[in-house]
Amino acid sequence: MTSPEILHNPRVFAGTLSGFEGFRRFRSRVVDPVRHLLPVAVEVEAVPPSRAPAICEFLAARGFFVDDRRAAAGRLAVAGSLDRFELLSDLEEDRPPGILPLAAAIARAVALRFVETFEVPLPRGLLRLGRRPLVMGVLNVTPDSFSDGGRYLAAEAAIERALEMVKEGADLIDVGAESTRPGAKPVPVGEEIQRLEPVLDVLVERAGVPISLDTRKAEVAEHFLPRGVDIVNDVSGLTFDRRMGEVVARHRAALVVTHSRGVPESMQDDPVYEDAPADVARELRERIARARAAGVAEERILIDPGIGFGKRLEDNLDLLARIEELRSLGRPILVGCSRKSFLGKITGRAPEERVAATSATTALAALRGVKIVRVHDVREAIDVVSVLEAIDARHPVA
Ligand code: HH2
Repeated sequence: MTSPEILHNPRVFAGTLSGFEGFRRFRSRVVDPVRHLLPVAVEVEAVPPSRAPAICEFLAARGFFVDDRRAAAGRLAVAGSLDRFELLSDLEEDRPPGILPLAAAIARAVALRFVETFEVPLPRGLLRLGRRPLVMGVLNVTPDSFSDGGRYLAAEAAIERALEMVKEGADLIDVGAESTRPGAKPVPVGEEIQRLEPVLDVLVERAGVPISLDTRKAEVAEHFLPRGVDIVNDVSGLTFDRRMGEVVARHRAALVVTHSRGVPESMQDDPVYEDAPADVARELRERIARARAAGVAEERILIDPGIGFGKRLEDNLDLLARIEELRSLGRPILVGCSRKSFLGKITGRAPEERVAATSATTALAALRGVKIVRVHDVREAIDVVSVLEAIDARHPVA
């Protein structure tokens, strides 16, 4: 049997029970609702159709709900409680044939869905990611970024803005010198380095928070990694420059692997997805594999669905609504919605007037387990996560 491709779509409907009085007491006694009662649904791909009936029978006999309506296309949806899924990891007998690897993969994907905290090693420390998402402040040292182009092209203005964001509570600063907005023209390596040169050294020295470098080019990363950059944020997800993975690995930096299709010049021309969250999950899985093959340790990888990178409005909305599905990839999720054009399409507002719209996405991301939000407006994002954290402290939702 070819090994089935799992595993997007683990979903938990966790909020439901938490509203009932007695939930917490109930939870600490004999039955843990999260473990025993809340349904988790998983979609499994590439199940050979000839094997599907036996697999469905096996799962149904063990108390799972199985939806086999798309079995002919190799897809099964499986729902059950967490403890049911845990049992799948302990099977001994491979009957029906092929069930063992499938069951182990499902159990692993579901378990990953419940991972709350990550520790990402950086060249100069450790990035701790917990329930409260970190806020990454955006610094564009560019003349043409869609929302702040030209404002921070002068080094002093850029440095001042970065330090201001740190004061406002930014946990990380992401510095970029090439706009990746739809239609943007690529910047030559030399010019990108020249723009960054007077800014990055000072920030590494003075910011007091990890610095992420937003570049698609290995040569640019290679230039700045030895000088204290901790994270490479490659919006092409290692597709633009084949050397990028190897350079990041050699410097033991962390890597944000973003999903994108095409290049900024043409990425919005005609994006097509069958099911955006599922397609993005699958393609991110391939890019994680590419990063690992280049030598990047799994624990240093973060993932990003690439909102606005080769996506239509409805794709962006589907990705946000189902962002939790990416948790089955087992890596912390970073999301960048800040002031993006899909928010303009909904609200009719210009980029600098999309702060409230951005806050809606920050709140949603925080509630759905996203670990880092990338924003221009740090102060507002900090307010959002602080309020949610205060509520969560009184009434944690599973
Ligand atoms: N979006 C932009 C740039 N870098 N990096 C990650 N990981 N995720 C994103 O969503 C993301 C990103 C685009 O936004 P911005 O930097 O404001 O604009 P521009 O590319 O025009 O400079």
